[in-house]
Amino acid sequence: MKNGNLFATLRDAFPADLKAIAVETDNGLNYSWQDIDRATAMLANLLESLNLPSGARIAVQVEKSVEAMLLYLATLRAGYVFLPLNTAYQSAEIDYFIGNAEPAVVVCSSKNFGWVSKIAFNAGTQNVFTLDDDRTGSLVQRAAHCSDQHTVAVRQADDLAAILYTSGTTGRSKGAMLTHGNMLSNALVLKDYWGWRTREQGGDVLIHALPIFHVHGLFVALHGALINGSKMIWCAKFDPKFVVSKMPEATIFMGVPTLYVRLLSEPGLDKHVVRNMRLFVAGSAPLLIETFNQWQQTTGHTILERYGMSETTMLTSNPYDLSQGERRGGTVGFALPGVQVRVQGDDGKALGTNEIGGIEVKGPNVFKAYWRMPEKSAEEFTEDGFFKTGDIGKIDQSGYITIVGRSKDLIISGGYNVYPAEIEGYINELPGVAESALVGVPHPDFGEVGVAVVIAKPNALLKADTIVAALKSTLANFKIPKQCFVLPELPRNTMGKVQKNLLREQYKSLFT
Ligand code: MCA
Ligand code: AMP
Repeated sequence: MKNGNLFATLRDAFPADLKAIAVETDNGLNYSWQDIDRATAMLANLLESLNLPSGARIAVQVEKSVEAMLLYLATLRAGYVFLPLNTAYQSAEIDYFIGNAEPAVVVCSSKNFGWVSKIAFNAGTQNVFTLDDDRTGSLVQRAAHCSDQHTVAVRQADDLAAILYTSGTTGRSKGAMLTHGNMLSNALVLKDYWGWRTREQGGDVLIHALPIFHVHGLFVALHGALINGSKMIWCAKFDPKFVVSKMPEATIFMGVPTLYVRLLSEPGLDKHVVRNMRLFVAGSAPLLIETFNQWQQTTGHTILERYGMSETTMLTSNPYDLSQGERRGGTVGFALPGVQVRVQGDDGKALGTNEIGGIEVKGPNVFKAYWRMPEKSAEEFTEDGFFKTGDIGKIDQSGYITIVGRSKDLIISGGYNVYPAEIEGYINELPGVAESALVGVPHPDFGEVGVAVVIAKPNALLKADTIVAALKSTLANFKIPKQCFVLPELPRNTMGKVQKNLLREQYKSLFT
């Protein structure tokens, strides 16, 4: 029987010529397919030498680098569970993730070793390694002594491959448990649906410019290239000038809407520079129709927008093959092959064409459950096994799905999720604060950003600057409200509920 380990399928897709370049970096390094094979073998052997229990979590908070990608692949290869962490997370956030996931191994940047290792050792983690973005650190040092031959660990499709933390609307983050089968099914569907080209058809080259601690960069982009044996142009950070300069050598680009907005301000972007590109994919946040149209005018290409979640990987996509339909701006396209998407009313009844309700999904792409949260997991699934996305939308007569809002209180800023409940919780604990509300307002660069409204306790003197400074010392930078107002009271309805819609309305033109 075929090994259900995702790495086994990715490895099978490596081209016959292992000496060919698999990854070219923005600082001039080249990695061949053979380098990837050997380095993942060495790292997998290192992990296996640690005698970890089965199902051990490998938590990783490091800057983007090819070695960080190799560590992800090695974790799959050795059959352990990868737990990626945003580099912006600070101690309070890391403390929670490590405490909750109880990883057997933690890998961090050497500059963070002091505080991260303290958290990890306190939580019972036995192994803490460092990995920096210049190919140094104790992880690579130790792996250098390991064999470059390794047999891929046998895993079933239903075995856990990764845990992705996604914040809860009320309390703490939930770890979405994704299996080898979830990710493999999605990678295979997208390979076909987005028409990845085989080597015989001329091949594809992907510009990889996204971070590798979330679904978009780690799974959609990376698995896409690997399962097609396609070369990647690897950007440690998103730099629009560099991306434009590399477009003549590439065929595919993937980005959150902010990346497209920034590329459009780049003077070098025109029809000539994208002459060899065949596909631009956008997702993770709503793509404004103005961006969609401006992209078409500037480059002659129609962006393909798709929709995904940490819990489901990709669930819908506009078509690549135009015989299946046009790529329609403002929509997220059709349910992907093999994935069922429906819209339900509040009463749990199916809604008809163009009726607006909760988007629900079922399919091989949908996660197993939330890590150690059986009740929360049960709440998020319907009796007939559909996952409730928390997004609100409609499906038209042709099957195009449009997201019109969210039932979850969530702000998506530059492709990162900010949960108001979490930020309000931190603000409310600051001295002198009676209560607070965080709302999302339109922003020309990040799409949406958070604005905080804070109410002081009687006789307390609060300053917006002090509140922002206090948050900066505790939370990831992208979660910090871009503006903070200290007001006498929050608007409430007759039931006493805070009317966030009025605050959103009041501050909607703050940045636009
Ligand atoms: C940076 N800053 C931000 C954000 N990023 N503020 C709000 N939202 C953001 N996303 C702020 C920092 O706090 C800092 O502020 C200042 O901008 C500069 O920080 P820096 O790190 O230098 O910013 P940057 O390098 O310009 O980053 C912007 C970025 C980045 C490239 C757009 O945010 C990014 O890579 N976003 C992509 C996220 C992504 O991959 N999402 C996919 C999730 P200060 O100076 O005041 O501290 S996967 C997903 O959603 C699902 C499943 C899906 O469908 O794909
Ligand atoms: P995450 O929790 O990071 O997995 O974010 C998932 C959420 O991102 C979804 O539930 C949607 O609200 C949002 N999202 C992803 N893709 C799109 C898109 N193309 N348009 C609008 N929202 C999107």
